[in-house]
Amino acid sequence: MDHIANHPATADMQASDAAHHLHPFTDTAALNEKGARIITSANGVMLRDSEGNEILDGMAGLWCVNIGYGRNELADVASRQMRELPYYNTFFQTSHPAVIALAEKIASLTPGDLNRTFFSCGGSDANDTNIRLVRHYWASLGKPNKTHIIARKNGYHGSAVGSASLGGMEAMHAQGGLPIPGISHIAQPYWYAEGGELSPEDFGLQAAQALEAEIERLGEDNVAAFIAEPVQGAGGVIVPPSTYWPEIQRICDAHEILLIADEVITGFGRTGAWFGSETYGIKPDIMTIAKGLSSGYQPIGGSVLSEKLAAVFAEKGGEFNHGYTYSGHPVAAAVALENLRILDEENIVSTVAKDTGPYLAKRWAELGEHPLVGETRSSGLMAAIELTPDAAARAPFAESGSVGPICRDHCVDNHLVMRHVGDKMIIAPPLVITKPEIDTLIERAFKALDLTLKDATAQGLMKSGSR
Ligand code: PXG
Repeated sequence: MDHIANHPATADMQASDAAHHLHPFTDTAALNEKGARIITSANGVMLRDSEGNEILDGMAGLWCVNIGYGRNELADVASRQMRELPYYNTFFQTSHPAVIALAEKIASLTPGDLNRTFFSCGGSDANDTNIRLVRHYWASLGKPNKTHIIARKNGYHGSAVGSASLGGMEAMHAQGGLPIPGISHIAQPYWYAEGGELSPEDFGLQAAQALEAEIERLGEDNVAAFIAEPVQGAGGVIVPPSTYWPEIQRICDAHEILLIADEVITGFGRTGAWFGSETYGIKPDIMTIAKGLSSGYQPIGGSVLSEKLAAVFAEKGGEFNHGYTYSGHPVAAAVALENLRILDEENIVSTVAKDTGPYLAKRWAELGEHPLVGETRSSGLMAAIELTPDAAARAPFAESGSVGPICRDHCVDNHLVMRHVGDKMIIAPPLVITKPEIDTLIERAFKALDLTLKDATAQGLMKSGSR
């Protein structure tokens, strides 16, 4: 593996990082005591840290490096684009070849008539754009009261003020007075934890019908849109029961509510189709995209609009007073286009659908035999396991959130990045992961589970709590 070896000593970099860098979603005091793990290079599905350890990246960075690390084609395209046109904007009646080609390519890949993209730098700002888009859409149609947006508890839509308000993360709302007004949250389709005695199918219907109840409470003349992830990612890879999405679609259609599918994680092959909307039979009016759009090689995202919306913006909307300096950035656009070419020409999405996705599903299910595991689930190449002290009862730990971090630490010590969300363990590896690499991932996960069970037992954590 090519790697940069001439970096300062790890301890020096850690000290400098601790002194000058404020990390996202991080307890700074705890990090500074321990020191950050410093990743210096990567290739395929493997990371290398500053101590020379090679670690299997079960999270594709942050769910984004779909084509894997080390694709020089993207570096070459970036270099060429920087020499030719490093920056120009897409405001004020200008455009450039890279963004034009990318917008056309996205239109060719997205389902139905999702044909027009407003570009952002990532998912958070794309979802902030969506708030303004849907409100401007309804106002342009003479319905200025249709402003309210319904989202879901434990959904994740980003970290800016608007997108964090769309998200349903209580810990985020607790800091800084969120959510902003005009947004409310309904129950999530999380059968394992919230389904009780209901079958997954009955529970899926019940969870979807919470949307209809909320629309009726607010009055449909006041509701602009419903936003949700096809499969919740950051919330813990929550795969909805099969009954959920058809009922959500029926309710949105019946009440004239725009449906926003946040495909930031599920887009670009993650679930074994180009978009999660295809896997789950969703017909969105707007799709949020980011992450896999460029496989994380450049920061870029967007909101893809159906013809119904695009037509209103093209005909009645007047000026849309909104945009980012880097909307459709040429280097990011050129890199994203090259990434989509690779995903397309190398049949990476169909390999997930036909080969590695089913293989992961089979091998991942084997983890369910471990005494610490209450459920396994997956969709394409995203998967979760529920850790539990009592699998038969689907019981949470009495000390909620105490065992997941232990398991995460054992994973990393055994050279596997697997993330914990409370006491759920989740993976979303690069889409180019091979079957032997999946075998390695499973082997390391089993070992981490064994060590976690030993620690949790020794620390007296194997006690059931209540939901
Ligand atoms: N929507 C969804 C569905 C996401 O998963 C965003 C929007 C925001 O995108 P940006 O590009 O602004 O980050 C996301 C991001 C995690 C984790 O630990 C997940 C995300 C970001 C950071 C960490 O699971 N998702």
